[in-house]
Amino acid sequence: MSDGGRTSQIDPVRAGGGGGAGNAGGGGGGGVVVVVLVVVVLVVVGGSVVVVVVVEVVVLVLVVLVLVEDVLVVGGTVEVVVVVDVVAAGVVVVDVAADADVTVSSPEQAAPTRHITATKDPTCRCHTDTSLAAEMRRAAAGRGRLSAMERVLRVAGGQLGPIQRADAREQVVERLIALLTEAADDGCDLIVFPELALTTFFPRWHTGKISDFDHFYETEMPNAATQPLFDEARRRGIGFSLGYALLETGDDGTVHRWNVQTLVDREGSIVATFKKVHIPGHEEFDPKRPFQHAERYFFEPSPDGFGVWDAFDARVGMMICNDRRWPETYREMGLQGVELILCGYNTPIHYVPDPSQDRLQGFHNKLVMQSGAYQNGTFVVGVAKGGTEEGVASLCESIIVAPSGEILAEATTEGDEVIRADLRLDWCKQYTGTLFDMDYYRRPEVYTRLTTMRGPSG
Ligand code: CDT
Repeated sequence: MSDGGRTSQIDPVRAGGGGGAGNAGGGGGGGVVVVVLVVVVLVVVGGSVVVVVVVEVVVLVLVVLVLVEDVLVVGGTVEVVVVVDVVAAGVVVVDVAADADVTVSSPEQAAPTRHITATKDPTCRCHTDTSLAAEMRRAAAGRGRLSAMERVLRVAGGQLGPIQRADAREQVVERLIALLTEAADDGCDLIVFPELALTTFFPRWHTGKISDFDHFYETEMPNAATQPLFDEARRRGIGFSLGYALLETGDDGTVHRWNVQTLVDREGSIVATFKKVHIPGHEEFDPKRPFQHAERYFFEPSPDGFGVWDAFDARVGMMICNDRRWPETYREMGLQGVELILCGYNTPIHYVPDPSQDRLQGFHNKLVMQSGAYQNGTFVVGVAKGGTEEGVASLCESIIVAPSGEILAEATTEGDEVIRADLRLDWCKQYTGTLFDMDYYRRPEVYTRLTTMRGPSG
């Protein structure tokens, strides 16, 4: 990886846990040869020869699996070529040669084969579980070596519990630094914080004079309150993404209020600041509501739409809360080759216009991010500010989703919590290069309504 080169070498801490006794196989540095004897019995039946594969062959395969674990690691040089390919047993094919590429493929992903460049001290283990999610879990547990030479980003979600109106920014920044520190201690490259992560979710109130709420907005970033977060992140070499309200005054004196998410690299420099595109809720005060959702009063919609940025050796996009519910959000970034979408959210459990949706908040949260990830072959990190804030219960359930649509990590509490996963970025290509090869399969010429209409009535 270009940013610090942290993952361009096998990391003994992350990848070394699984060697165990198996590493002893070639301690002397000499070559090791695995000879697999396949025992067959020839039986003459009625004048013809029938080949009977002895049951022991199955046993032999299992023995080979054990041997593979024991033999593959050969000191400084690997001279072993082991090929094991038993689909039914879920065995991974492993070819190992000294100073050569190590090719690993599994039965369920026959087309996309992952290539790992071997080093002078290649260490490779044979996996008997072909599930990519399981592979990622192994990597996350530091037991795998397969991903060590790929683009693997360790990403954290820094979920926040409630921020009350009386809480000072400095207090909140302390909480953010605690989450960032935990993620950095855990070797994370990047931590994602929620939408409006510096203040309470103030659009739950309405005010006759909007400027009365200007103190909830930042006018610059970093600023005095957030500088310690930037400093600590840079000191620890971890990037972060932070949601907040931004008040900008244009050259002509026009005031703009945005709901934004900023991405900061490991050096503490701002990569990009994304403005929320889909602004939910209402503009006028609604007396029928137990609490307001007046985002359309407090924020302008982004005029820019969805961008992507090359950062952390990945193609990164951002979306904010309600954006995650719209398929166009993901597709706009998918068409730009996004690999990782960062999202912060504040989602009240009670949806006043249709309370029947209340019990479905968690389901819908997962539904949209999992399908968006899958249909666009991208990772999605969705991070909540949840719990009960100023009397309003909000969804937590932060998740990290793989391009397969599978959930790699999920928060279990209603408070400040770090979740994390190792993202093997080339996993995206397994979807965008096959089933969702957009260049090959999409039909934009018949999708004209997508850019000419807002809704069924025009
Ligand atoms: N913050 C935000 O965008 N919340 C919305 C609530 C929708 S109900 C007005 C969301 O989509 O989760």
